[in-house]
Amino acid sequence: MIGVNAPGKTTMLYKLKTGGIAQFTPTIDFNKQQIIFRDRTFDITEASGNYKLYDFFYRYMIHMNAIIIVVDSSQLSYGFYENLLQDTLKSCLKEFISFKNEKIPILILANKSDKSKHTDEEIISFTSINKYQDITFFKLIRTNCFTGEGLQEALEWIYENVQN
Ligand SMILES: Nc1nc2c(ncn2[C@@H]2O[C@H](COP(=O)(O)OP(=O)(O)OP(=O)(O)O)[C@@H](O)[C@H]2O)c(=O)[nH]1
Ligand SMILES: [Mg+2]
Repeated sequence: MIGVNAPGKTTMLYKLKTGGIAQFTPTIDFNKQQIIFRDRTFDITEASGNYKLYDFFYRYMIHMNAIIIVVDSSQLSYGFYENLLQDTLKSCLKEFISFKNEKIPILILANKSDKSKHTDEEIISFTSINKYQDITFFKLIRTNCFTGEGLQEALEWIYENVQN
């Protein structure tokens, strides 16, 4: 799970795991959680949005089956972080294609739907996902961590599209 400028990754993982809401300090490196949905258990690792990812995160990707991108749909202009999400995605995909033969599933969660200012097209374009159509397939879902909007749909999509 990647995404920069506090789009709500930790809040979302906590909500998915416990059903509750809490405030968190910015994630320093990684935050790995197990989410149980129906008969399957998913390990989701949040990578801190504040840094360029460490090399070992990319090496660890050999154990991963999908990428979740969380975007703050109320704010697509990140200033200092302008290209960080795009750079991170590019690096993740570069690692993935070295060991995956199938198309890589990508779930884009347009979070903070309560304050959303951007269209689906703007959000998709912001992620730069269209550059990777030949090696990925994706789904965009609008979410709100406080109400839970979109989270069930997100789990359903992961359940249907991500292999163990
Ligand atoms: N309005 C709104 N705020 C949200 C939503 N989800 C999370 N937030 C808020 O966004 C802020 C950042 O949330 P975090 O979960 O810490 O974000 P993060 O992506 O883990 O941030 P880093 O770990 O720093 O990369 C907090 O103040 C949350 O309460 C949402 O759906 N709507
Ligand atoms: Mg966090």
